[in-house]
Amino acid sequence: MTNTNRNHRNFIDRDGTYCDGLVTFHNNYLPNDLVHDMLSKLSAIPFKELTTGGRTLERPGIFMVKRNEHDHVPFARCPSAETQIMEDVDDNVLSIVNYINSKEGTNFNHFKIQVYDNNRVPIAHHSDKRADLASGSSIGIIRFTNHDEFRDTSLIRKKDGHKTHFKMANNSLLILNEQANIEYTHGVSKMNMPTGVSISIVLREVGTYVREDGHWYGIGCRYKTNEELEKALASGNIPKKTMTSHEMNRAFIRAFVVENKSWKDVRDNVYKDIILNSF
Ligand SMILES: O=C(O)CCC(=O)C(=O)O
Repeated sequence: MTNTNRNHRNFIDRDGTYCDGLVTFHNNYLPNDLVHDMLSKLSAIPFKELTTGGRTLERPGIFMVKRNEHDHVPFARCPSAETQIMEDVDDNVLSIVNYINSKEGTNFNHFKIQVYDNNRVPIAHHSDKRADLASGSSIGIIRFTNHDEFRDTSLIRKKDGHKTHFKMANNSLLILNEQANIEYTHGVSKMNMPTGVSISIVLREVGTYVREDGHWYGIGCRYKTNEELEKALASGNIPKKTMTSHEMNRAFIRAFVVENKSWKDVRDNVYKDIILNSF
C-alpha cells in the first residue's frame, strides 16, 4: 500500500554537505547568545504584503539591504520584489548577517525575511533569479521556529526530478552555492501538521545597485560600476533603449520561467537584452 502520509519523509537533519556537494546544511547554527529570543525579536518586524504578478502571497515579508560604499541600494529583480521598497537592515538581522558573513566568507547584502504562519503555507519550487546576483555567490536560508517545530525545505534536481528534503528546525542554515541554484529548485512544502510561526531569512549577494536618481548599475546592468555609469552620463552619449519597460517586464517573466525549468541555460543568454537596457 502506498504511504500517503506526507509527514513520512526521509529528512536530512545532520550537519554536512549534500546534493552533489553543492549544498551545505547546518543545525543549531548561531551561538546561544545570538539566537536567544530571535524568533520573537524578528516577529516585531513590520512585515508587508508581498505580491507576485499582482497576486498576494500567503507569506507576509520584507526586504532589507546593506548599502554599498556609495550608499546605493542592492536590488535583486525577482518576482516577489515587484512592489517592494528595500529597507535598511535592522540591528537584529544585521547581527545574524554579520555572524554568517564572517563565518562562511560570504558577502550577503540583501535579505528577504518571510513569515510562515503554519505548515499550510508553502513556497513553490523555484530557482533564485540570477540577473542581479553577484557572480559565483551562494544563497543562504536561515530559519527560526517555535520549540522543536520545523519546515520541510526540499531541493528538486532539474535534470531528473530527484528530491532531497531538509528538516529546517529552529536556527538551521541551508547554503546553496551558485551551481546548486542552477541545477536545483528549492521550495517549502505543506505538511499535515498544523504548527506555529516560522520566520526565514533568505540571504543573497546582490551585485546590482539603484541610485537615488533612478539609474541602475552593476552585474545586471549595461554599466558595471558607478564610475562607468557616471562617465556615460557625463558624456551625454547614453544609448537609446531598445525595449520599453513593459517589454522589459515581459522579458523578465520569460527569463524567470526559463531559470525555474532549465539547468543548462546560462545567465548571459537569458538576461542579455535586459542587461543592455538596464541603466
Ligand atoms: O523561506 C524559505 O525557506 C525559502 C524562501 C525562498 O526560497 C524565497 O523566498 O525565494
